[in-house]
Amino acid sequence: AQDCQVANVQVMQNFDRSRYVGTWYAVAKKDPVGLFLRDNIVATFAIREDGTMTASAEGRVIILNNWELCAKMFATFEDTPDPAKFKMKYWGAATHLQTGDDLHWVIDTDYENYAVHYSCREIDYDGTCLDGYSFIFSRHPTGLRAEDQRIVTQRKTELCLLGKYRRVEHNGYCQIEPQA
Ligand code: AZE
Repeated sequence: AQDCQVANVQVMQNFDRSRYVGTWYAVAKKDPVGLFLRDNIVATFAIREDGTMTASAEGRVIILNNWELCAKMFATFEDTPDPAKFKMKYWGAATHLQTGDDLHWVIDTDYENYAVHYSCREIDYDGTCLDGYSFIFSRHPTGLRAEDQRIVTQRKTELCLLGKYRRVEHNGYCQIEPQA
């Protein structure tokens, strides 16, 4: 379906969270309105003993007056009837970081190389997404393999977001704590 209706967005069939755990590097992103992660974005998913999915994420943000820092974020995921659709509660390790409640949909993944994530925050009266964000994740910090690029482009098109993504740079900024 490519009618751009949020209600018709196809998500990953038979999503298996146990194969999704571990580290994912954001290689591209479509930004929402307002403050957001800039670059060096790495997310790590885990499963608790009770089966719930959790994640931590890090990325460079610029808050207030050009204050640049690495945001350490945490998230817990609430299940829904669709195994690929979650509600994500997230908060920052530091109090000045963002907290929120977002949808978290896994659109497609092969678990070993690529993943396409989507989150619509606000649905317009015509059923399309008014404000949302999306990440293209790779298991490799160097980017996607050529063969995965094709699939990812297809998914971006289906999400009506083709051409709206920006590359996410990884230059080690959030690996070494920057000097004061
Ligand atoms: C996501 C997946 C893994 C867990 C989390 C994610 C999202 C994080 C944000 C963070 C925003 C921070 C800001 C700080 C000033 C989707 C990568 C938590 C949206 C804006």
